[in-house]
Amino acid sequence: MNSLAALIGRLDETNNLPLYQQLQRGLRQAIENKLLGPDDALPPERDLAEQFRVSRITVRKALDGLVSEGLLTRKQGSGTFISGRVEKNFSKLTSFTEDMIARGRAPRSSWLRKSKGSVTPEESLTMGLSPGTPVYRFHRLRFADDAPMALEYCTVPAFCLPSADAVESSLYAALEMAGHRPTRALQRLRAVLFTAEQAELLRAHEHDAGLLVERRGFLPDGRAVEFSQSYYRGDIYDFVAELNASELE
Ligand code: 16G
Repeated sequence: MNSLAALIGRLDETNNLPLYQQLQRGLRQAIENKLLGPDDALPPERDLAEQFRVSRITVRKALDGLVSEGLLTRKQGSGTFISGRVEKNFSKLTSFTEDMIARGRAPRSSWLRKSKGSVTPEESLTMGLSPGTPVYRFHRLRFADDAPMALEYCTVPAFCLPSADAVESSLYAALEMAGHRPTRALQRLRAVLFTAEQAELLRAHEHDAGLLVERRGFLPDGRAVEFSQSYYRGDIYDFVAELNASELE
């Protein structure tokens, strides 16, 4: 890789913006303008400090910010890399946990809500449940390594799980243990603009573009086991699907 200082330009000590923020902004622009590509390794912090004539602490602070925005990934023992966009297969019935592990990322969630209640009129229509049916609600902010990737709201009929606390890190693992993992699902993908509240949780900006995927999951006997709404960050997620013409033959 060419010298990053040549690519980004020197930092300006007379500028009001702190040096670490200038460096962060320069690196962010280089990533957004594709001057730095997915999986490119950044030079060691020591070299960056020399190139930009700043302290290693300044470099560290700039990189920390970009790691938490999800633009950089630190790999133990091998350095810091530009994060690739996450490609999610739209037609596979996998869980967030499985998707992240398959990409070598560490999945983690922070809980916003874990509760028992009864179906709302909307859920009762969507899941074909009679009014009053008990359900569990799981609201989580989902991370890959330290970067927030999605906000997820799931509703599961209570018969599917022994208790709300049966769900620790993975909903699908808990459903599988209980013999109620979905085997079929319907999905709908919609473009959304994040509200201020969603943006804050996802470390994005209000009105940034996001993708909402709604999934209704079913058991082999046709009963619904899940209605989930997942809001993905549009800047790091791609949905891909394999299509073939066999059904037309
Ligand atoms: C995925 C599913 C979501 C499911 C969750 C379970 C999509 C669009 N959605 O996010 O429906 O509830 O995985 O993940 O893929 P977990 O087992 O890691 O909790």
